[in-house]
Amino acid sequence: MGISPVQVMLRFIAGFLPALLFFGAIMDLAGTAKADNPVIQTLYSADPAPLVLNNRVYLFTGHDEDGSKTFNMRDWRLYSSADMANWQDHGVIMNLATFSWASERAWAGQVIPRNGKFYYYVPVQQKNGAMAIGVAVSDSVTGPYRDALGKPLVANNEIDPTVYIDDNGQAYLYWGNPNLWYAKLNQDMVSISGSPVQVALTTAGFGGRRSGANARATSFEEGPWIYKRNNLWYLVYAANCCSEDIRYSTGPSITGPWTYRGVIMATAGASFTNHPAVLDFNGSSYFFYHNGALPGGGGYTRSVAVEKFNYNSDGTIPTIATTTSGSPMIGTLSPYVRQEAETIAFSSGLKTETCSEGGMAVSFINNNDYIKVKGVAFGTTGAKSLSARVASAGSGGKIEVRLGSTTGTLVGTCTVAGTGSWTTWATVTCPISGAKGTQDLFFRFTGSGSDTLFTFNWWMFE
Ligand code: FUB
Repeated sequence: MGISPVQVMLRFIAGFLPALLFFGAIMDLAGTAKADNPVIQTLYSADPAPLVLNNRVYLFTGHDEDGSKTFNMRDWRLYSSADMANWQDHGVIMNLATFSWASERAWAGQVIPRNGKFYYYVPVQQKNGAMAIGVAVSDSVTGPYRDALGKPLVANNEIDPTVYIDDNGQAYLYWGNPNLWYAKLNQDMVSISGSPVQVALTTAGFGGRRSGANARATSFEEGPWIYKRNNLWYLVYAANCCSEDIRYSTGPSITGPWTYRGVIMATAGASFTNHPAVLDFNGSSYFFYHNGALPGGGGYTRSVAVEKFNYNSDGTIPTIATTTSGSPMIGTLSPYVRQEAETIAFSSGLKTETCSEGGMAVSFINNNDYIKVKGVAFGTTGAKSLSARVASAGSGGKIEVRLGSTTGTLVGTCTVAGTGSWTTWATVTCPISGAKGTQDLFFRFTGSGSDTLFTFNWWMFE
């Protein structure tokens, strides 16, 4: 399948603007990339909901459309990582059309595995204008997810579900804004047992409202995230508004009673929401949130970020600062097995799209765009060549292979010729010299054409 002139123009516009925006913001004069947070740079992302499965973190997110002036959200996205630094893009795993009864607002959800299936609880706006919680189900963590009910699971005009299965096997769904609710889920995970319970929002349980925030009884605002650690239940939530900060409460059971424990993270930069999630992975604890830290970022163009933290010895959570460095990498990444091009620690200018060969590919690549892959273990002998899977309906370009930064040591250059269409793929190979040890690898893309140079499916060193 080829690409129309209109698509070509759209590729140009979409590829060119972000390149300009990103370039100035994240590069210093020496060309050194500064940041690995936010963890997704190919689009604006929000409402993180991570899940550990088979030694990988699966990070479900919402998606703020470029240039949004409201919570203009139409689909949910998935990313995964084994090392907390390089994130593989799995694309759109569910959208508003999944729920025939929904009109808009693909807002903050959470996935939980049970019975060999994955259940995805999300708030959406119904066609009658009221918010409701839907549940979708999939046989695979990466989808496709389908509406489990054909109607809302709960419809009380409140949002932001979080889900957890207690030690006795009883699953609970919490949600709410402006109130806080919970309900028991039946074993099937797609029906409620009994009636939802409204949690009493007391200052002892949820703290007093910050002065200047909108008028409510306690600090609780939205985005609850529930989990258990060392016999203590934690309810972390976005507090106050607006701007929000992130606070938490603890309790002796999944239904409380809750005791207010304080602030975890102050208002995070340019975004007035910040939506928390907490995860233990590989022996460490991680705090996910969103901010407005990408160029063009703000309250409706947010980005998911993550910080590593340690609980205090008494189980309390320390105050966590936002960083641009993000969490340290776990282990290294092998260059000698096929790596998806959409596995990215940081990038500039480019986008991703569904690949005609399956999975995702890096797309909208323009002159000077780049991908950073962190902690690539070339070993003592080093790499001798690079193979890259590419396609181009245009005249192609070059892949500069650099170490340490976009202007770091050039260890090889692969030339990409036109392949005749965006779905005609070719594997190009070029010699590599001097790639040894463990390095941050940069693919810097160059080309003279003003259109998208090429798309990039995967790479592997030999
Ligand atoms: O992303 C839309 C809404 O903004 C979410 O549902 C809230 O948690 C806030 O992040």
